[in-house]
Amino acid sequence: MKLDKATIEKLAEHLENCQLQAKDTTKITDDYPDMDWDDAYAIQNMIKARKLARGLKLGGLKAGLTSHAKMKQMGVTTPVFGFMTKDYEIADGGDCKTSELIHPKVEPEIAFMTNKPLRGPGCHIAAVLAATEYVIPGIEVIDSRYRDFKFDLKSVVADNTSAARYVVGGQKLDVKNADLRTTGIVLEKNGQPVVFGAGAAVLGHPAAAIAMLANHLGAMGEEIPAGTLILSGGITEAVAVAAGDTVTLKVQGMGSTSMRFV
Ligand code: OOG
Ligand code: MG
Repeated sequence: MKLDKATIEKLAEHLENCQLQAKDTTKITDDYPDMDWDDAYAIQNMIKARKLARGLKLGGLKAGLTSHAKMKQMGVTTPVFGFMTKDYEIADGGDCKTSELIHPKVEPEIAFMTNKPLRGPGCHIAAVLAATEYVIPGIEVIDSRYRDFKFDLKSVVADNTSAARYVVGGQKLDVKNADLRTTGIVLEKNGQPVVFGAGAAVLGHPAAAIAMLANHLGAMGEEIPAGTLILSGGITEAVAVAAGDTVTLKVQGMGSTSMRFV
């Protein structure tokens, strides 16, 4: 750790206020170039603690920057992990208020629901599949608090990996009945297909992203509890949206989920 507790608290408060007020900011590594990974996750954890202290409930966990399309779009090379609180969830087909967001983008993802705890190190795809109750289509709305979505990895980790809103819906699928590597997806914006992909775009298999999350948490003595919803990361690059747009994610064998930006 390179930052002291007071600085971590100050940066968590700053980034969370940017989120709550839908105001952007310069990336925090501009002012703290020496901050390390532990500092970045400590700031994210402090944001989580602030939310839980206000009575918000955890909605799930997320892996991000798990596909080459996303890494290339953002100019980074390593996956990152974050959380969603329950109030980030939009009902399937529901409205997402753009006035509460800075510059939202949507990502087509496959969401996992666990039914057993997952703990690293050594967690792998087969262990994840054995602990998965179902998978379901999920659209994540990301909204970096950094100006023009420009960040480096430590800044984006501190900013809880741009997490803002999400929707899941469609048909829950038992992973025994699917090969998630070849599961096709289409994301439509206003009825037009805009990005396409298959599960293998995410680290070769979306379950690998969940295993990586379990190994990341395991290194800190934590686990993914049973009953956790986890977004495995954008399969394609993220798509910018504005008020008036409707987005629908269709996933092979899992139906579709959608949301409207108002
Ligand atoms: C970081 C979050 C990326 C994903 O699914 O790749 C992410 C960002 O691109 O702002 O959630
Ligand atoms: Mg995402």
